[in-house]
Amino acid sequence: MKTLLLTGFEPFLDFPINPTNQIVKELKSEELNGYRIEGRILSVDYNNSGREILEHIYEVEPDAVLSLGLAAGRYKITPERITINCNESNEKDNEGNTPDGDPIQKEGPDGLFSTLPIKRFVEDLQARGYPAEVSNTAGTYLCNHVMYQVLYHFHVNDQKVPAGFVHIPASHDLAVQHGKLPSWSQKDLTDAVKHIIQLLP
Ligand code: PCA
Repeated sequence: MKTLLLTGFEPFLDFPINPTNQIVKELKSEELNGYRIEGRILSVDYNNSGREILEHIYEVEPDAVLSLGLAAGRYKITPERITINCNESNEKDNEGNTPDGDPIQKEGPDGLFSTLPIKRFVEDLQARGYPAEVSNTAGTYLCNHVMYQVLYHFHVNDQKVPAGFVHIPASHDLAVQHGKLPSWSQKDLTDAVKHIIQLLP
């Protein structure tokens, strides 16, 4: 059986719940599409999240990596097409860091494309009635950072492990606590991620 490394993030900024956390908890140790799922939660920390996910990759030796992040304010499930070699944020990470456009990897390429079948994810989700769209920017906060670190790792080691990132909207629980966010039920979020896993190569 193959292994999927499925990651989510801890809460951050003024979002007291991170629905990716719940998804990873629900799906960890499940078997889907020939993959046994290894779930891990990452910190929201420019200095550590990249190291954390690489440690999980060394430990789990996954056949595919699917990382999830909250995109509070987005209405749709948005598989990310590309990650850029840049850390920048006016808003603090959970350790107070606010990088100012620094490269993630000094010698790294400007951008790296997702190696997941993102178009198929979107077509499949839409056909099932879930709002979904390819996103052309993962931002420059922690989600972009983690996506870059993973794709760079497989790129420099010339490993053909399918990997990429999917942003998800807020859950109703988060929207109720926050007050100003479009949201989905936690069940729909988890089910949408299950459909995505079914399409992994
Ligand atoms: N979303 C943030 C970081 C953690 C998360 O779940 C992002 O989009 O960068």
